[in-house]
Amino acid sequence: MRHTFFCIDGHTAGNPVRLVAGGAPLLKGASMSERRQDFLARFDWIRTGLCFEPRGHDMMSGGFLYPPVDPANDIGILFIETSGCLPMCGHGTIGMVTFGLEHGLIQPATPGKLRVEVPAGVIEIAYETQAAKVTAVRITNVPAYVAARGIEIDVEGIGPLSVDVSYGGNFYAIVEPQGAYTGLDDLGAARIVDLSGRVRQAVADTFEPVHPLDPTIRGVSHVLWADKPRGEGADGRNAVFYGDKAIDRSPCGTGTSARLAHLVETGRLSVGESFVHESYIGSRFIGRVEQAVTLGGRNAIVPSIEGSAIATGFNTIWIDREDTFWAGFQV
Ligand code: PYC
Repeated sequence: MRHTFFCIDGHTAGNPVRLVAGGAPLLKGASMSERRQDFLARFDWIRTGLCFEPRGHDMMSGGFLYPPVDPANDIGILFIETSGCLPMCGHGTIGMVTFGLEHGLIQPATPGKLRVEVPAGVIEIAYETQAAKVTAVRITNVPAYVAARGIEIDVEGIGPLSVDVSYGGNFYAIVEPQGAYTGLDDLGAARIVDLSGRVRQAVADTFEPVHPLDPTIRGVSHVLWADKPRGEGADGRNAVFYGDKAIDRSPCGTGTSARLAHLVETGRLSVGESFVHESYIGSRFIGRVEQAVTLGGRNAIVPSIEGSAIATGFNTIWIDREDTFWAGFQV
């Protein structure tokens, strides 16, 4: 049996985005969080088939557009990625909103603005256009907060580290320069990948964060190595590790949100301030701390992230059950 998926492929700040514009499964659920659980239970083969080799690669990421559950909102988004079905993905949202608007798949009730349901909650979008192109997308994200500070781990290959855990739509272990970690360029991509899985496991052995409003969102999935900026006009740089081998080519929208909450919590950033975040390859998002809020009794912030995306082409992909690798593979 052959399944056909009509995709718009592209990238946000260098990280891939595959918008599956045709072929999305019908999902059950009264929220995008419930639809995410239904997708994971019945259709995860679509994620692995489209994201893993041979149709994808270590960094592959994307998702589907759905009608919103609440008619007050414009659309729903379900994210797929090599690492799983994320509660929220910033670079993916910027890409899918851009491609969806440019190809008439998203019809906003108010031009320039969208309300989007994602598994982590409702996010707001403000976008700019020039001719038929979307030139900038700003996401006002779900509340971000620091879940734990000073988790002491000892990681083979780098030694003792003190790590904080922060939420920005996914839970991040944040590693700042200390001890044997002297900066991203000293570490290099291969070592970042090699060490990050061990950092994530060491944190998981000690602490499992659980979102105060949605217990299906739990556990550290990503590692954010923080560093000083490299380029002129930037405030910080990162390498975000996800899945088993990926370093985000973008500055990571949920990672930037988590980092903003972390900088506010540690007194280094205030409400109303911006933070230009560079990715490992030098692409940028502009983060901003929009407001202070509380979440489940904790101090939290509402972060926003601005970036842009480029579509690179249409891609019609078959998943054929007669193909040995129909559900994809990882090495
Ligand atoms: O932009 O939020 C993001 C993201 C998550 C994983 C990769 N990118």
